[in-house]
Amino acid sequence: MAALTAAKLRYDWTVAEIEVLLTLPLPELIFRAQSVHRAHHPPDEIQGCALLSIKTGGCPEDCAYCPQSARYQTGVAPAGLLTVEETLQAAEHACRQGATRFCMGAAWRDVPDGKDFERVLEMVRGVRALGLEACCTLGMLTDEQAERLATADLTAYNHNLDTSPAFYDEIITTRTYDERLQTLARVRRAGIRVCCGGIIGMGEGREDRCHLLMQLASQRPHPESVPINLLVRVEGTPLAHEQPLDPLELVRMIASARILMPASMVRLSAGRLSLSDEAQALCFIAGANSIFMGERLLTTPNPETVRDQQLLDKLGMHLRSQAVRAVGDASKPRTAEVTGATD
Ligand code: SAM
Ligand code: DTB
Ligand code: SF4
Repeated sequence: MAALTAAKLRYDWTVAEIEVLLTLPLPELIFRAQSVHRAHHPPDEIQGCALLSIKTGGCPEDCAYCPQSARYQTGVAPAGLLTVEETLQAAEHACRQGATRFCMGAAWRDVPDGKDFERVLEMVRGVRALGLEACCTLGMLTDEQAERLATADLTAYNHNLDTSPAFYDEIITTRTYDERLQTLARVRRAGIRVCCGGIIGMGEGREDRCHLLMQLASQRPHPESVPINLLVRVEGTPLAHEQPLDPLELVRMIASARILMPASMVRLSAGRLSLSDEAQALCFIAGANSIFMGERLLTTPNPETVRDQQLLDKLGMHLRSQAVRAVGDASKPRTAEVTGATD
């Protein structure tokens, strides 16, 4: 690892401190973020993840950004749960494209018990058997379901806080911020790593972004994985005509997340199609060390893999390799999160 001293992990960041960071002169903010990044992660390496929507559309929730809510006319055709074979084929394809993590998303409010859940468990076991990290995002879940996912060797569970507590009510009314925090606590108790982040560009202000970052950074341990999504504006959703956000705000958000959660993977997630190569490069310099690969996120388009490969080549960066995957992968929270050590 780099010679720089690893930052001590902190869980007591105040909103005022975070606001100072987020609004620093950009060169200073990026310098600090890159310094933290180098002390904890290989600076030229990006982890490739792939996403698959295993159950699409028809969701009863009203998340204003989401093309999969049954409340909006977005043209997304609802589809039942994929088969294990279909899912594992997609996982094998993702592996061949260079991904080391496979994320399965279902448009559920909460995880149903019964044959569908049994099938998801089988998918998780199958993805792990391919040597990939497995992540699921299935909505809210019970303690027992979390424990069963842990037993199936699920690497991480994704459940985003999305935005600040204050702005949240403008975006979702069908479940509370507190319910989201409870779901995250359940995942953690079951010994599954937490993937938790948010979306920017939904009309929130910098203050809301600071509050979201504070919520994330005050979790102990920090979420091991922090996806930062730039809103993909989908026709038919209430946020379809939201003002596009300046990409430099995304760079600031990523840099701040990197400084606040030094050991975590910070994932440049949805929204890359609306970013230039230069903006993506700045996101990597600011400490993002993962992207979603493949032409589709869950229901919306994403850059083609060849384009991503060209971009990384141009930047002299590379995808995390299989060899690193073999040693760097673990299904339990890292002790590093508690000790401040790095892997
Ligand atoms: N239903 C589950 C849930 O809400 O937890 C899982 C699937 S949901 C689509 C996963 C995450 O994708 C959301 O929490 C949200 O942060 C992100 N997302 C959904 N639509 C998006 C959009 N249009 N732009 C950016 N991110 C989006
Ligand atoms: C996350 O934070 N972003 C990914 C993943 N977690 C599941 C999902 C992005 C979805 C973008 C909208 C879509 O393609 O439907
Ligand atoms: Fe449903 Fe998840 Fe979309 Fe919300 S984000 S509408 S819960 S699929």
